[in-house]
Amino acid sequence: MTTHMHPDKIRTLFSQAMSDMYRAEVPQYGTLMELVRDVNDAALKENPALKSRLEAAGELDRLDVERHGAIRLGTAQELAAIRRMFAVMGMFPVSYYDLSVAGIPVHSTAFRPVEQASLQANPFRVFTSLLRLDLVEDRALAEKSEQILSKRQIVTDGAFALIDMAEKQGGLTEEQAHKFVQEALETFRWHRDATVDAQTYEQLVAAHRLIADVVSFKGPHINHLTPRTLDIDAVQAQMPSRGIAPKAVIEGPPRRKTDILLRQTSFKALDEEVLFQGVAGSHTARFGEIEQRGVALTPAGREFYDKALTQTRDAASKSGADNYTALLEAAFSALPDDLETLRQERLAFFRYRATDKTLASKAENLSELIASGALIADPQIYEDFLPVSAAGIFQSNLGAEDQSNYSASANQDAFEAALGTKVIDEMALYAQIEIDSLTAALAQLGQSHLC
Ligand code: OOG
Ligand code: NI
Repeated sequence: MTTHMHPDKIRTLFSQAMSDMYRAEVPQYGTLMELVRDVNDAALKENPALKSRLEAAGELDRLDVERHGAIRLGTAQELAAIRRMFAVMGMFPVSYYDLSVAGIPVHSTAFRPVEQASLQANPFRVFTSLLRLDLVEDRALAEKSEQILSKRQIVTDGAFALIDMAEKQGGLTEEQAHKFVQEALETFRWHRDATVDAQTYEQLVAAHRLIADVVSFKGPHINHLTPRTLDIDAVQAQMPSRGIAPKAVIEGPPRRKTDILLRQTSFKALDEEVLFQGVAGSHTARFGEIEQRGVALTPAGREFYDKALTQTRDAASKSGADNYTALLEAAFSALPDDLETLRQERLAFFRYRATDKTLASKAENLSELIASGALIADPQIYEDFLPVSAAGIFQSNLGAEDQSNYSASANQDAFEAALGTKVIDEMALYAQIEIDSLTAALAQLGQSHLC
């Protein structure tokens, strides 16, 4: 019997290879990685309680390898091919994001690992968008774009052969896995030679900068790789001293004692020199981003988040954006800011584990078990994305002047038809991890009556 390399291991090889390639292509990414490492080291030193909590929850190791990337695809066939490629690395499509509401003609999913052990090994994710030419008003340009896209092949023949093999064999040998990673990398490489002439490029830019970015090139160049920091405010503050200019506001929830969901900020990285059929020009595609991740919220917690964010944005658009942070903090002040209350009010998702404390009797409830030290509830890290934040990241890197008014038109069915499968519901994943961990921990403590 041949042994296969575990998909988690293939994913780790791939994310490392992507990081090396991106660092060579975009030097500011290397600078950012150093800054994030310094800030994380300092945060762990200053906060030993955080360090031991992350360590005990088995989360300290993933921090150094943790990052996400993003790509933008042109056709249904491309999305289906990318789905098969990511599946080899144990990454599956989770959630549907409609960006048309924010004037961006794409809809998206995030490919990521879904099992607890795989997330812990390496949670590498790729935010993957599909261009929606159906939203483009200029039908002639949409058709021309479709034609241009129909001529490119973004996955190499070598990669396809290995994907076929992985699907047939149920995995790849170590040698095949290394070859696969090298072939897969080709899909995400930057190409200086555009596939279109300068005039076509300008036409596409006039329709939307994002359309030009997808249609004009040989493949879906990775457009950012985002490390995870433990203190995004510190990174944001220190960026200028390392020659990086971040966008004005951090997307997502405000700074709080207990981190929730996801906070992100980004910066424009490169004005790239491009050749349009031999004629020199330029294009901005690649940028930098950092993020801080906190606990995943239940549907009730998420509803609070969505409402508070909408309220903040409405108020800020009336009063001008300078007091945005104050408005944001005010809107979130009613949300409990400690883990145990979030847990008791079922606003956030947790993962339970038993300690080796023995109990003399049957407990009345979970809170009692937790208070006794027999049961520990670790916060589940939010592994997904936030559509309003994603829109803000798209917009700040495309240039704020480029906001078209597409009418909001989510089309999850069309997206899933292109993908060739349904996207996984993120809430179901967190709920499953919570219930599985609780069932196992209670059994271990002889407290199964509390299940
Ligand atoms: C993706 C932007 C969204 C995030 O982290 O929310 C994103 C893109 O610009 O292609 O990266
Ligand atoms: Ni991102």
